[in-house]
Amino acid sequence: MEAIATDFGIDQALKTLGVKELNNGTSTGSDNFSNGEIIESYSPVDGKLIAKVKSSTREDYDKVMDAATSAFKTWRDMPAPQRGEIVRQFGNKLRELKEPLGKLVSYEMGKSLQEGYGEVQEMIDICDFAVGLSRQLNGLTIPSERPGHVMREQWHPIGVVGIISAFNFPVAVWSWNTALAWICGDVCVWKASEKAPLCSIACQNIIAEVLKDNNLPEGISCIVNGDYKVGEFMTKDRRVALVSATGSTRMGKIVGVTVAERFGKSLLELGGNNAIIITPTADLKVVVPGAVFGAVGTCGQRCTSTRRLIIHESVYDKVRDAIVGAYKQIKIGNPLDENNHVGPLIDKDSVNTYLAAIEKAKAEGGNVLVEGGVLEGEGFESGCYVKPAIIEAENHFEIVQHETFAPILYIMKYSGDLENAIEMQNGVAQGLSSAIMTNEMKEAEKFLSYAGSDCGIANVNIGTSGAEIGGAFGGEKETGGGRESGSDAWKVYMRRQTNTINYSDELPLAQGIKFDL
Ligand code: UN1
Repeated sequence: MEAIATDFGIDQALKTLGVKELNNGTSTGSDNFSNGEIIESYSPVDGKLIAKVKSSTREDYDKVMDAATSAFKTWRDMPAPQRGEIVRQFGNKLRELKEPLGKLVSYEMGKSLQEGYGEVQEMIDICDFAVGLSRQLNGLTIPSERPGHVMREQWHPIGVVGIISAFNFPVAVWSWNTALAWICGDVCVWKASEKAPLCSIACQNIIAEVLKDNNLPEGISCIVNGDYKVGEFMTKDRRVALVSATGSTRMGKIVGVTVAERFGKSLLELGGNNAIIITPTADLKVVVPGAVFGAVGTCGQRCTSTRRLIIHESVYDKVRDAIVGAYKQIKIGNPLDENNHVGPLIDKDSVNTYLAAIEKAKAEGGNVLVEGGVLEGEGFESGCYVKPAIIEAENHFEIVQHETFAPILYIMKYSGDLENAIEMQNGVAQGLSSAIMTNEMKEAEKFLSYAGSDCGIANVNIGTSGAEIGGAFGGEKETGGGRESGSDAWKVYMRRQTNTINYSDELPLAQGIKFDL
């Protein structure tokens, strides 16, 4: 069949975004520096080769870094609110291009079209947030202990921000970083996932046009293409002041250590093993959609995906049956067709990891409640469509302790007090997102207290995924400790400077030290 693509307007979307021609290894925008091996991008939707993109060689990378470091000098001179104006224009372009970009995200990555649009909406939202913030990069004034003195704190741009992003959020996570970094006065070099290179080139085209319209150097936003080797150029490079990396814990450990070795800064947003605690007073109307969307949304490939349900024994059967029942309604298929809830996994390696995880869970004693498996036949030719599975398991199973990027939901019982559920929820190495379903105020507050969830995100009567950009996003423990997007996450993109100013005619020393000459 000739391109599902044409059926859902993908061809048109690719043309509008200026990436249609990338099927022969050409590149566009600031990416025209690339001269390395060809990366092929296959859509998990229909298995088609949709682009060939050249990866960056060491020389290409150095040219990009030269462009970025020289653009930084121009960009940091611009007042922050004026930088905000550029981000505002970028956000407006995204509003215009929400449909084609959302479609490309869905087609290249495989998430549902609604989620593809949602991702672009997150980009628009973070631009709005950053525009406002561009007038609020406020420092403190601090009382000095000395007469005629004042202390203050200022925030300055840090320089080049390297962004390493994952395939699962191929556009939004980049924008969380760039929108903030740009208003802070930094320039960005982006290494997107080699599994979604077209999305990054499309984004680069959009910002490159905004920069051109404003006679600004394109080096303010750069991309480099390739696998971990290109990422390594960045992590080892002293010119990259901050490396913001999203991906697996395994990758994050390498990035964190390499960047720390040269005393660079890193922002790590790594794996999650997110649980929902379901208490006796939980409302099923909230529990079922929250848990099901959390577990199967994006085909279980969000770092915030719900992996575990910890259900009180008194409501266990009722909740289990409701969730198993809801799984029967899930439609799996082409994510561009809005009737489907769940699209494919990113590639066949992911399918194999998913299958192996189910086998491992069974071998450890798990009881399969909803069978998994790979879908075959018409519409499933890519081989990447799988059935969301539910397995009754124990928290201590090795496979349960591990993040599998696939729609496998482990359900388990707790008995007695909430403390027991919290202990299970916290009893994993990761610490990204968590939730409690309860109508009991004391339980909710206990869960949110210092003795409650140990995660960066803790929700009440909401699932674990779908965080808004206004809050700081990220997690503790093996999730890496970084915070992106809202709240005061902007501070990591700047360097703090403490100033002490003496406006008296004397030179009193701090701590009352006498030093008379
Ligand atoms: C991710 O999975 O890397 O909370 C990001 C969410 C989204 C972001 C997830 N806003 O699910």
